[in-house]
Amino acid sequence: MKIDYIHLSIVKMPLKSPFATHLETVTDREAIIVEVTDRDGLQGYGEGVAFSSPWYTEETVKTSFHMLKDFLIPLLKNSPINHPAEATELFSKIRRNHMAKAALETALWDLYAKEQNLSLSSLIGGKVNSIPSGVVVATSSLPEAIKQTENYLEQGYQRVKIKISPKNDIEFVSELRKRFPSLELMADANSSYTMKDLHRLKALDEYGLLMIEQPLGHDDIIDHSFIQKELTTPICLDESIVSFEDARKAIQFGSCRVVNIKIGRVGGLETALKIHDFCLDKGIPVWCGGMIEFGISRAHNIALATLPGFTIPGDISGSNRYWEEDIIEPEVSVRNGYIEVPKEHGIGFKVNKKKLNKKAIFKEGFCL
Ligand code: OSB
Ligand code: MG
Repeated sequence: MKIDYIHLSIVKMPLKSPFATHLETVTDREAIIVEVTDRDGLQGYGEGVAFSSPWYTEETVKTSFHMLKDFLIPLLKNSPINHPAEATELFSKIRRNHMAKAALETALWDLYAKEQNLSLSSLIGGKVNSIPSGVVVATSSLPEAIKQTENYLEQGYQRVKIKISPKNDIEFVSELRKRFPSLELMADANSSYTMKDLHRLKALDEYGLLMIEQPLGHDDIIDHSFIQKELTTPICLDESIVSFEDARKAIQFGSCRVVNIKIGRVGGLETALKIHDFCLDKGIPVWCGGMIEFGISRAHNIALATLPGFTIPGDISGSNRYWEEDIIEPEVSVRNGYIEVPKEHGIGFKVNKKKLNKKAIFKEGFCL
């Protein structure tokens, strides 16, 4: 890969409706779009999924930009690589900052796939032509949650995830279960419980949830292993898995029976692939998490979710779940609950540069 130029844009767009968790309510989304251009003029795209404030992980849009500009791009400039899988090792000189690393690393994967005249899905070994689509309902109002669930089921989604905390858990889960008895329903706690709330989590066992995501501390692996033994509902870890080693330990300790893989959270596609392979070998189902993303990250997620271990519909919804208009063409659409995997090279979606520029609030370019 002979990279000539890297361009960073910070884009900002309002969400169609607020996304509420017990931690934060997101109304506007900022993200970094990374564009890498090779000597032949081919371009690869990645998306930095850190939020404007550090409520989900410690990174922000600004810390990611700083890491990219002052450390990651200079590393790549001084040590050119031949394959995107080499980026993880190169970037390991820098501690953490996984979303910043993944933003650049995923752009390199898109570019490499285009250089090889392959779709990203086929480059990484994906075989399927479509993937099942799941959607997240994130509101503190129960009537609103019911309305949104009805609406998404009408649109064909295969699986619904709701956000819970000890304040609303039984109320939301029991009501949704009553109204939608056969719905594939799961609940994401985003670390809102402690060991003292074990009785509340046990009470949720009777509602047939697919899983409970990240009940305890965002950085915990040990305590989850104790409560998983007490629950029949599988625990899925999200925030706790930021590396391959975390996934290995969580599975060895029995801290979860399902793993949510997010490319940004684990520092790139290479590590996401490693976690997938390990989980597949251990018989642990995985699914692809979401980050309220624009189309570029969504496209990378679609490619990842074509791998055989992704047996549960991920938080990969259509572009219209969050956006009036996305920055890719065509937009991601959900038909009969499935998303078609594009056959075009790389991520398989075109970036609409006019829309990208219209939504950009900051831009900077770097020659390599
Ligand atoms: O915990 O999975 C999460 C969104 C932002 C940050 C964390 C999470 C989420 C979601 C929504 O649950 C995923 C999506 O629809 O993009
Ligand atoms: Mg989660």
